[in-house]
Amino acid sequence: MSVIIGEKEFFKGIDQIKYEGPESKNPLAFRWYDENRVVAGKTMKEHLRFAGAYWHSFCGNGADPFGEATHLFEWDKKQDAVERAKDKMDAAFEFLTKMNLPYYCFHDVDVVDYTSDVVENERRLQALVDYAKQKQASSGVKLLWGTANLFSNRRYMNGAATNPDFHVLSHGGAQVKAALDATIALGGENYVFWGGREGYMTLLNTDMKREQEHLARFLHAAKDYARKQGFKGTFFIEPKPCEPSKHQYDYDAATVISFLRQYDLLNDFKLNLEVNHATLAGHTFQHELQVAVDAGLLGSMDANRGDYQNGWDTDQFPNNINELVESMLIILEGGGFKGGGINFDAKIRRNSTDNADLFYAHIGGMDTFARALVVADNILQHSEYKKIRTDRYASFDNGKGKAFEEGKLTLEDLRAFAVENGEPVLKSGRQEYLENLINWYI
Ligand code: XUL
Ligand code: CO
Repeated sequence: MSVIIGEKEFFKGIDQIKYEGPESKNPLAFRWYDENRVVAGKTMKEHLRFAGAYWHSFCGNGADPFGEATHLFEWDKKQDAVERAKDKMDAAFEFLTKMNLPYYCFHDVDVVDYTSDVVENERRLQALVDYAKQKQASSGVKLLWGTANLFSNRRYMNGAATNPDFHVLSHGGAQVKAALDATIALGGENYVFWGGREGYMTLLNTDMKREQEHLARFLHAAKDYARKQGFKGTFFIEPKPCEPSKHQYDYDAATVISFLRQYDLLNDFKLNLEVNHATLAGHTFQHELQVAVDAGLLGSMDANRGDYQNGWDTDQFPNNINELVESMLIILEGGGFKGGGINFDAKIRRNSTDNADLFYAHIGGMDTFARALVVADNILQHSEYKKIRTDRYASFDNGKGKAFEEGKLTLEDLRAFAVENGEPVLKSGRQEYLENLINWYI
């Protein structure tokens, strides 16, 4: 991938990040992510399909509820919205190509500022789609997914597709239509729905059943429109239990799967799982991955991590090798992502204000995933990991256990077996042994 610099270089003094190996002392180099290295039959680039997130890296300015912006972007200066957005896109493609990120993801309003005028917004987005087309063509960077932000504008304070006011819902529809048009025009491989305000603040004023039916109708309408326009990619729902809403309908993987099944959306939709959303739901990320894999619905993931000491979505960059090895075990055994990849839905801290900080953050994340991939593959190929789990269920492989699995035993049959065989011997789950096994391979 060649570095693409626009009118002006925004990340001066930083060249393209290269693989230098685990012994390198260069903080601006990869130690593990070697895009052409083959692991388990595919290159790292093909397995991991890394994407940069427009919103955190080029829009999020470090402001928090207690303080103003600390990331003062050079690309955010011009008066005219479309010209300003082009500068931002120059910065984005400079960063993506310097980082060797094969993909990117955006919300409509990340790309260009929106007004309250639907037609003007469509014009602005179209101008940036034309610009992005050139940037993609000259760099080779591709769009992993597009989405519409249906949560920031004040009109969405009571939800978008689940808003009690149909007029608001219609604006959500207009935005999704334009975002789908943009995604399709840019060859986007998937389209995401994350419903930050699709839920409630209090049940006292909420008809939950009606709102969920509206959400399903809205998703069907979006899917039907995109298919009519020739979109072949996958739609993803991104589960999150709460924040900004008190309760979100897409609570976790299991909830979303049952929603998709209930409303006949399983043919077109899969899941985009996010690490920090899993922990907010009271699950490990591994749990969410396993639920999705078991349903054949692991589409994509948003990479980040939470903070052990607080309970909100801190979106920090991933760096926990143990957690990612356990995750990669599930992803590899599950056959990888169905259409998606690993999107860095993560932000550098408010007080990380050097130009290089965004690079360090992504290098750390990409290296940790690459290392986790290698370790997980070694565990699967060379250790007893799989055998230990398979052996635990050996009693169902033949005899009465097998007959039970095949649905051939009654409750009376179970009783008869228990009487005949007396008290079972205790069999260890070997948890500590398995935890050590992961560490041996790291
Ligand atoms: C918010 C979040 C979103 C989605 C896209 O928690 O994860 O950025 O990924 O709307
Ligand atoms: Co996300």
